[in-house]
Amino acid sequence: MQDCIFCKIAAGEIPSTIVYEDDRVLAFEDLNPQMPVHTLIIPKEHYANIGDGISDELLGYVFNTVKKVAEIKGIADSGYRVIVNTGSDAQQSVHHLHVHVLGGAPMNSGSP
Ligand code: DGP
Repeated sequence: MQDCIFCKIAAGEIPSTIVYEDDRVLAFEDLNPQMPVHTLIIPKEHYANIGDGISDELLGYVFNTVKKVAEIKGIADSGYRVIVNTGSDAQQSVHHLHVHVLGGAPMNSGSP
């Protein structure tokens, strides 16, 4: 998608710090980390959000990448939080489906 920041990151047109990449997904460090570990995982194909027609298979692949990222970042054993902001009430700011992987320190309650 032409004006999508994350499509440009996926295409290598905007630089990012890559954590993991294959032909279907890209994991890269969040620009404004909220935790010591804050990595984003995107499908390279553009979907605005989790409700935008992504296949179950690709969505599963994206979530399976969470485990890889946790291993790479060294937080698989200590634990981590996975967040997918979707739509306006969730204040999704980049409209290309992305999974936040947060960790590296103890967190507050997971309740909103
Ligand atoms: P959300 O609120 O769920 O849409 O989060 C979007 C995240 O994307 C936010 O934590 C900051 C991050 N972000 C926005 N623009 C860029 C960028 O150009 N590069 C990187 N690495 N992260 C970005």
